[in-house]
Amino acid sequence: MLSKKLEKALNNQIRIEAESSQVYLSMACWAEVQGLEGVAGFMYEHSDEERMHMLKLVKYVNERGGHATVSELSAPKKDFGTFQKMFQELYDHEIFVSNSINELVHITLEEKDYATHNFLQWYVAEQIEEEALARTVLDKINLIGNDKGGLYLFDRDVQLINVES
Ligand code: OFO
Repeated sequence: MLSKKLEKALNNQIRIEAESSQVYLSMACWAEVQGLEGVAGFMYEHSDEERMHMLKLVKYVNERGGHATVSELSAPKKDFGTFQKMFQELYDHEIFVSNSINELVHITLEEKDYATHNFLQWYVAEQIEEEALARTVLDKINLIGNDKGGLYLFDRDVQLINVES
């Protein structure tokens, strides 16, 4: 049985994962409108991944005697300025998510809930991959800058990067 404190913290993480999905969906739309299909595909896939992260938490909370809540989400922005800025935001967002997961893990120890501690290890491992992936893509786009030819090749190559883990 989840403690009230942990149930609340897990529900907060459910909202964060849902918001992450919305942010990446908005990035996908922006990239698609700019004509970068590869980047858009990468972001659509990433958005789906975040929904999966959210659902995994939802099922866990309900399974452990809690009640997963679906909350109101803040709307992500529509325009990301440049691809460099957009990928910087993706990276920063993943760091924010990692910090939030770490905080959750800390609460499981305070509450002596070792089952939830164990469950969250999947997210700890996932964040290592998500951060590494975001860093790799950001490094590439920073090398390219605003070079149109480079962006064209990047758009083609980014489709080969596997978001799934
Ligand atoms: Fe991108 O890992 Fe969930 O939020």
